[in-house]
Amino acid sequence: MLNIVLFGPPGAGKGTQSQKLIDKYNLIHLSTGDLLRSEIAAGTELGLKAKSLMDNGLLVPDEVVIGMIENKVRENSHAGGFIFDGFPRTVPQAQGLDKLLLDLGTEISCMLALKVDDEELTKRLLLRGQTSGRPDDQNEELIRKRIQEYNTKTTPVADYYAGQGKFCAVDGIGEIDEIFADLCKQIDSLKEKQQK
Ligand code: B4P
Repeated sequence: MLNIVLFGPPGAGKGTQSQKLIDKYNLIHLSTGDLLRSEIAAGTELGLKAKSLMDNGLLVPDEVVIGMIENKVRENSHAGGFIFDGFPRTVPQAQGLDKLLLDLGTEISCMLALKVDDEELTKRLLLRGQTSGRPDDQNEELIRKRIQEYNTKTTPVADYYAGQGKFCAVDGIGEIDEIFADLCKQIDSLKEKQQK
């Protein structure tokens, strides 16, 4: 299986690049942000709890997102692989994912990390906020809060995968297609290694 963690701060281009990668590599796309937003839209109890945290730029509790991902991974256990987008966002989530994949006889192939500076992130998210209707994209203070949450709780996840020799950084600034080409280069060389 080819299992990729697409990593980066809010607005780095994870969702944008995931859409292109799933088409090219025929992988299952699992975005915890999308899963949470569908729970909110369906008005479930989980969605109601998640909404107040997300609207305030905070992370949803680990056990909630791990449970959601576990269901989806098990439902698709015969797939050729997964792109995890926006997950794991904490070290306990990464450990939970490792355990789950081990149970299914597979593992994370690599983490591809999109590097984008804070000013560019804020600009992109404010722009998206003009049309997305997402409450967490609406004001600069909230966006800065999300970036701060990323810097404190999520960046250690990169060290976690670096410790396993699975970390790979990609420049996330530039044309979407150029960034996509860089990501593909990394994935193709990984696939080559897997086939040897
Ligand atoms: P997510 O849905 O993951 O939101 P995101 O990080 O804002 O999105 P993403 O990074 O994918 O956006 P993209 O760059 O594609 O999470 C939302 C919230 O859900 C979190 O704050 C948290 O509360 C909760 N949550 C989710 N997962 C969780 C977890 N595992 N644990 C706990 N809580 C969790 O797009 C941004 C914009 O940039 C777009 O408009 C795009 O068009 C533009 N863009 C992309 N690439 C560009 C480029 N190269 N140049 C210019 N613009 C670009």
